[in-house]
Amino acid sequence: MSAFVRPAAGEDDPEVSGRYRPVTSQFAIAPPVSVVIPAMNEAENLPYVFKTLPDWIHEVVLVDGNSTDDTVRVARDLYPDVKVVEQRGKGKGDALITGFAACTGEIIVMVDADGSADGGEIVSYVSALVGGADFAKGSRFANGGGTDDMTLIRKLGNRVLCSIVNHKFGARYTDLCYGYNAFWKHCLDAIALDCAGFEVETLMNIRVVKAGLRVQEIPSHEFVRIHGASNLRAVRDGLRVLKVILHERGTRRARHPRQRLAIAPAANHGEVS
Ligand SMILES: Nc1nc2c(ncn2[C@@H]2O[C@H](COP(=O)(O)OP(=O)(O)OP(=O)(O)O)[C@@H](O)[C@H]2O)c(=O)[nH]1
Ligand SMILES: [Mg+2]
Repeated sequence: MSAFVRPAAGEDDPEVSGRYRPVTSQFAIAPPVSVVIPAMNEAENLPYVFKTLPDWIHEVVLVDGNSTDDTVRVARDLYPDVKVVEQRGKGKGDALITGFAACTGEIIVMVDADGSADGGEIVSYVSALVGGADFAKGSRFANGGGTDDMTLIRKLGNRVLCSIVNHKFGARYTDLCYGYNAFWKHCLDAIALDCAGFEVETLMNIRVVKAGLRVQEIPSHEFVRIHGASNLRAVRDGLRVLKVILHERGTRRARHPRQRLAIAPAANHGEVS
């Protein structure tokens, strides 16, 4: 089967003349999807990561954190079209910001390189986005999700931090510190990421709520890291997450775009802010 199919009608109509990518046998999408993979010494895990990526994605951007193993060579062997970006700074947040800037797709999916994420779930994230969400947020604790990787103490820490975010920012999240998420590229303008470490996911989750973006949680299963050791330090990174939450607390939440739309028709005598 061809990798691309044409829309059923309106080839001459600029509104519908884009190419649709078949995602399942029942479902095709028009927006190109970029996958960003931050990787630091993950050569042994990359075969598992690339094996599960769907063949309809537009590009893979691998952000190499100055790996001292064969991460880059293995990535190129496995996926010759991979776009490798060398990270200048340090940390997962810095890697993701670098990778997002290199994406040419309209939808961006972030996937860890430790073999803990199933690329087969990307279709769920993308479906939510083309169905109207701005940000598709993975959750290991939503119904249908799960984790084989988190210790009890990390589960507890995540739950406490998640409750604080829900309370302070009016969110209804079931998970906070999870690296498998997807969003429309235009969201980056609204969330202006500016942090270097593992707290980047928390910062994204807070800023999308503050920006009034439509967030949909996607149940996701996190498998155990296959090879190597985690770069995360539960206490150090937990404190960094808490610091981000406290720092973000001071800024007001934007009005939800739907609320703005709802009041617009009535305000025919003046400008709606
Ligand atoms: N490029 C880059 N990637 C990083 C950096 N730190 C972590 N990563 C990657 O970010 C992903 C998540 O890191 P992990 O160490 O698995 O952390 P985690 O998933 O939060 O924690 P575990 O559940 O213990 O695995 C992996 O793909 C890492 O290789 C970094 O400084 N630079
Ligand atoms: Mg991991």
